[in-house]
Amino acid sequence: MRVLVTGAAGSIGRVVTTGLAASGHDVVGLDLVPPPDGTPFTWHEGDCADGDAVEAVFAEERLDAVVHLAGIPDEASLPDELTSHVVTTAALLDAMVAHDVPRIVYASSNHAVGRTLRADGTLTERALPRADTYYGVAKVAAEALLHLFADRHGIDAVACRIGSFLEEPTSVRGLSTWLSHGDCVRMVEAALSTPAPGYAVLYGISANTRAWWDLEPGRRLGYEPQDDAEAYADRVEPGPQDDAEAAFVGGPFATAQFHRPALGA
Ligand code: 15L
Repeated sequence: MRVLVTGAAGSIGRVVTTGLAASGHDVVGLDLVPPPDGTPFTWHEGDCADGDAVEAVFAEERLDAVVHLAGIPDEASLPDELTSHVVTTAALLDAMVAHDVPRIVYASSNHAVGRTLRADGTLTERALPRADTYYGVAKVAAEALLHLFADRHGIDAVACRIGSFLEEPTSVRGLSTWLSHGDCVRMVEAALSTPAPGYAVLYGISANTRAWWDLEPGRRLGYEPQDDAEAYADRVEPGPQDDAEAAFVGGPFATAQFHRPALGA
């Protein structure tokens, strides 16, 4: 499969491009920055929020699928978040329709539902949108766009609500929300290859003993996580924020430090 990976130079992008290439996919990278030294696959430097730049990439490459990882990974102003997550997703979807590219795998986030109370139990894919930040609001809107294009244009779109993508868990919350590097690649490969998903949501975490989120939506799409954060539990020190971070699904994003006074702040 010839796969365009946006945000290819980012932390998830580097792992996913390496993993997809190792499984025999033909990877095309797209990022704001030049390729890391030694990058063995095609690379385009450009901004996914620029529809013309995105169209130029699609006009040059014959693509089978898109893995959209580009975007600000933290809280920022609402306009910046909407540009980074929604405008980029729209530009890619428009180009997909124009060039008959049938599938997109999207790096959504647990923060789309981050204000859900942990006390409400294990989170399923049917949880209502409940963002904890402008970042989460933008992820909700990007998911809505994917669903619209699935309904309107028949695009297959898998929104992966990623937890904490790290080499290993570093906090007590992370023992529940961790996504290992290997499982991240397995998740993307499953989302690329599952037959006719239409619009689907999965939770991007490893098979963590203390998982807060349902792995079944992912398993239905062929995502079988292999790692478990519990293997690192004895290396994780308890911290003063642990209780606060356990109150809501979104952990620190749902705590007071992320509350902003104005939409553009
Ligand atoms: C995310 O979506 C963020 O991009 C990342 O910075 C972490 O906060 C992660 O979620 C998480 O919830 O641990």
